[in-house]
Amino acid sequence: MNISNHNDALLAQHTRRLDFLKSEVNLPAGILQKLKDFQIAIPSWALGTGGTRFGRFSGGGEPRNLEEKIADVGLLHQLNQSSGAISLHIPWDIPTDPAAIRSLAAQHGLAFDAVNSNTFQDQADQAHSYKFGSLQHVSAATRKQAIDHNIEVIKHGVELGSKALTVWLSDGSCFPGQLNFRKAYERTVDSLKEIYAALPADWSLYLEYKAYEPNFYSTTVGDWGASYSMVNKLGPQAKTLVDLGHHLPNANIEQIVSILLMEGKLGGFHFNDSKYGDDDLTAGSIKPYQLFLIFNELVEGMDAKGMNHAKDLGWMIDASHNVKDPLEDLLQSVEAIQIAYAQALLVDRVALEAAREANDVVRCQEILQAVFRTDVRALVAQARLELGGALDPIALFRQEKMREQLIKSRGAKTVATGL
Ligand code: RM4
Ligand code: MN
Ligand code: MN
Repeated sequence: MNISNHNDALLAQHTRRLDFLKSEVNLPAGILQKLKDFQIAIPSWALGTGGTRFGRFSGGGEPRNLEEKIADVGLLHQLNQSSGAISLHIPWDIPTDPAAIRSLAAQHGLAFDAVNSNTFQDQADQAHSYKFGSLQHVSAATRKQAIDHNIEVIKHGVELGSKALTVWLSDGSCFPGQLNFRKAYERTVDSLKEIYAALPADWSLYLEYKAYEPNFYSTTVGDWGASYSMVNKLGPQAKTLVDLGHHLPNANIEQIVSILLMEGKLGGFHFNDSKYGDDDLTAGSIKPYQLFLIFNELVEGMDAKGMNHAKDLGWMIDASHNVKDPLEDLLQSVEAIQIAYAQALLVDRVALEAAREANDVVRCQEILQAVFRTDVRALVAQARLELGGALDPIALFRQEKMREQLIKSRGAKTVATGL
């Protein structure tokens, strides 16, 4: 891939844009370094075209195994220098030769982010079904099977150098009366305690919540309140994970983030966007202002606690859908996240606090929206350029006909494991 030719051709235009931005806004010291340090993990299940329950339209050249998924993330990272980690879902991506997988990832400059367990599907060789839940199940044998699976996932993660387990449960009920909520909650906590006990000392456990789907009446870890109360019962290594698509419509996610962060219980993120529910669309494609407001709270809250933006929370994308090239989509998502982060770094916090203390509501809105309406793409591109990435990753992906090359080497009718 010829990144430097591509960059040379775009350099004059890029410099003009960056100079204009610098003439318009005061760039705080260190902002480029923060952007360069910020890495967003790519989920191994988002590299193929996702499907819905109605169908799946495979795009061709999809990765057929874990090695090819790592190669795909390596390609993204080469282009944007900001996707330096991969998050695996077990059993979709069991590393059969962990040492080889680790060194392959290292060759691509990739680390292993959180590992994800799966007790929302039945596997062919499984003794007990998860049809009526996993960690909440009425049968102790089913709960044990789900606990053991999570412990197994931790072991895979240890071999790869991961530092976190993400637990997302589909447990819940479809009809009123089906479930004793209290018992389901208590069983889930008891099961989580056993998983937590198997956690290495330098690991975190992220407990993800979701309002509905696949259960349509209740979800046992249905909102941040349920997750927060559970992780508090587990201990300091357990934290809540916020997946942007897992809220009821119009939920004030930025406020949720602010409170969890203040309580020291925000673990990480699954970025995506949605119009209706868990749509798993490209980050920033539907509600970019919300994404910015979330980052505004993140930066404010992390700075208040002296946290390292890049390292102290888990940053992951969780997306999957039908109609885009998954690699192009992921490039778009990463850039949207970086734009929101860059804008949050530009907020004049002293002025904002002063306006708040003076109850100057109009000024507060002016301050935030002035930043949101500032085009910071040149700043994000400059960070990429300094790291050796491409000024326009999607353009280069297309110029170099990368999808066509993947189709040539892997075939037109490939189906990646995952969703
Ligand atoms: C769920 C949730 C989990 C993800 C699965 C595939 O809705 O977002 O994080 O692992 O989907
Ligand atoms: Mn998720
Ligand atoms: Mn989801």
